[in-house]
Amino acid sequence: MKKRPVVVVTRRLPDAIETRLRELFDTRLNLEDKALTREALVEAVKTADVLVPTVTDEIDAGIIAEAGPNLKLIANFGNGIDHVDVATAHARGITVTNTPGVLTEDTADMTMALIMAVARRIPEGAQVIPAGEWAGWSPTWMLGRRITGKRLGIVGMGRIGQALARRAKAFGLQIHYHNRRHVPPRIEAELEATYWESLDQMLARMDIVSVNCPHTPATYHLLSARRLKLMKPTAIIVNTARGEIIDEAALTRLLESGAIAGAGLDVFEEEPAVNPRLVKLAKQNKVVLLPHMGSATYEGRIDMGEKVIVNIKAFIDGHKTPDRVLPSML
Ligand code: 8YV
Repeated sequence: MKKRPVVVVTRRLPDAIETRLRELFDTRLNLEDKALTREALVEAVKTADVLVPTVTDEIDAGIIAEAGPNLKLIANFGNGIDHVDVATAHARGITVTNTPGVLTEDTADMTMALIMAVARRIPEGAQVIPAGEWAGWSPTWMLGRRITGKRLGIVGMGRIGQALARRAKAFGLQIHYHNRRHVPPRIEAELEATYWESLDQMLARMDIVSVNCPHTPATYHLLSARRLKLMKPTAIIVNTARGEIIDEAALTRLLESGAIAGAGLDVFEEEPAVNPRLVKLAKQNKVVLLPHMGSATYEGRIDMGEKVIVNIKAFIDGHKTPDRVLPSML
C-alpha cells in the first residue's frame, strides 16, 4: 500500500476537519493550539509532505530553506497569503494553496458591522446598561453619525470588496472604489459604483473608507501618513484586510489629534501585539478594535478546512490544485 502523506497542521482546526484529515492522511495535529515557535516550524517543514499553516505562522525564506525533500505542498488555512514567501516556495518546487471564496460573506459582514459599530457607537452604548450607568433616554445623548447617504470608498474591489459594496448599497451608502482595474461594467452598474483611478482623490472625498485589498509588497502602507492626512476630519476608516496596509502609527496619531474621526480595526501590523496608544483610544471609545475575527464563523472555518482538504487531495492524486497561488498573482 502506498504510504499515506504526512500532513502537519500548525493549529487546532474544527473537529470535523481534524477527523477527516486523520482519516485521509498521516496527520500530525497541534492539540495545544499554541502558535508554533520558529524551531517547531523548522521541525514541521523538515518532516512534512504537506504543511497546513495559518496566519500565525511566518513561513519566510529562512523556514522554506529548512524544508526537507518531501515538502511539496503548503496548503494554507486562510485566504491571505502574505505570511508565506510564495516566490521562494515556488522556486523550490513547493506548491502553495489558499482558501479563497469561502470567507467572503463573513468578512464583508464584519466590515459592515465595524462601520455600524463606529458610526453608531455600538460598543460604547453596549457598555452602559451592564455598567449600571443608564440614567434614561435623552434627545442629545449617544448620538452617532447617519450611514444612509454617505460615501463609502472601498480600497480593493475583489470578492470581499464587492460583497461589502452589495451590503453597503442596501444600507443606502454611495459606493466608490479604488482598484488596480475597473470591475466588469455589469458589476459596476449593479453596484452603481464610481471608480477612482486616483486613491488620493478618492480618500479626500469619502465619509467612510474600507480597506479590502490583499497585503502585498505593493500595498504595504498604501494608506500612508500622507494619504491618511487627505481624509476628511469627519471620516472614519475600517480595516478587515491586513494591518500592514495602513501605517498604523500614523493612523493612531491622526486619531489622537482628531484629524480622522474614528476607526474600526480587525487587523493590526504586529498581531497579536496592538499599539498601546490605539488600545488607549479604544478605552476612550474613539476606535473599535476586534481581535482578527473577520472570518470567525463555525461555517466559515469548516468551509476553509474543507478547501484545505480538497487542495491536498487534488495535489496528492496528481490533479491541478483548485486554489494554487502563484507568485505572478501577488
Ligand atoms: C483567517 C484571514 O482567520 O483568511 C484570511 O486571510 O485573515 C482570516 O480570515 C486566517 O487567515 C486563517 O489563517
